[in-house]
Amino acid sequence: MTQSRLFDAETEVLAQGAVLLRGFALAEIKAVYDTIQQILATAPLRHLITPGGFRMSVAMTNCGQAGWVSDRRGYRYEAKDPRSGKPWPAMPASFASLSNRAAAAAGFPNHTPNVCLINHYQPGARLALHQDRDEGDFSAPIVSVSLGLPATFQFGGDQRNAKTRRYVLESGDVVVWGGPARLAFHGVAPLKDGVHPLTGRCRFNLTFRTAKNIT
Ligand code: MD6
Ligand code: FE
Repeated sequence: MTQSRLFDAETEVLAQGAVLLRGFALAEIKAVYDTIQQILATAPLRHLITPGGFRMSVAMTNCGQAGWVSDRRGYRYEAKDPRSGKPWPAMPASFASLSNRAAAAAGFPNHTPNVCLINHYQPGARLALHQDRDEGDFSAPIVSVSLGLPATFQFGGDQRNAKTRRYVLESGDVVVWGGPARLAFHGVAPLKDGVHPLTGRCRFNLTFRTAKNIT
């Protein structure tokens, strides 16, 4: 484990530019969960289709100025939810605040995200190794907040074949990711079955992003 004296004991450095802030969101995680439920009432979770024609095992929705979507035409950010034809639910002020505070704690001050991707994992759901590169601007960090069942997060390098390390992300953990780590490959191993007091038999993950390429 790499520890930096710049950070407190709950902070683990994954790579230059990527830190895991253990428990950073724990005090507000119930409020975050309740806010997610409100968003889902307007923009329900759905399993997107990859450009290759596969149904993603993770279910997704978004809030903010745009949402990340995937279909046979590719990956992109869209200002409207394709399901409803209406704008995505607005970014709650409490979400922007959490993202700002976490980014600042990780050494990225003054970053306000315009998109929040909401991922929902049921047992067995996984996210294959990928880079987050549809934002069109890599100067802003990404802030990731975990809720519910623990997940094994895989973190590698800038090349797909670089060796990966595994980190267990628990409810309330926050990963911040930017600078030289912004394009690192990462993924989530199949979710192990279990029951969590906050979420039940699932995990949620929020990723706050700054997207410039919006269609
Ligand atoms: C997840 N997270 O933890 C998926 N991407 O469910 C991501 O894909 C991710 O956690 C970029 C930065 C942080 C992340
Ligand atoms: Fe990602």
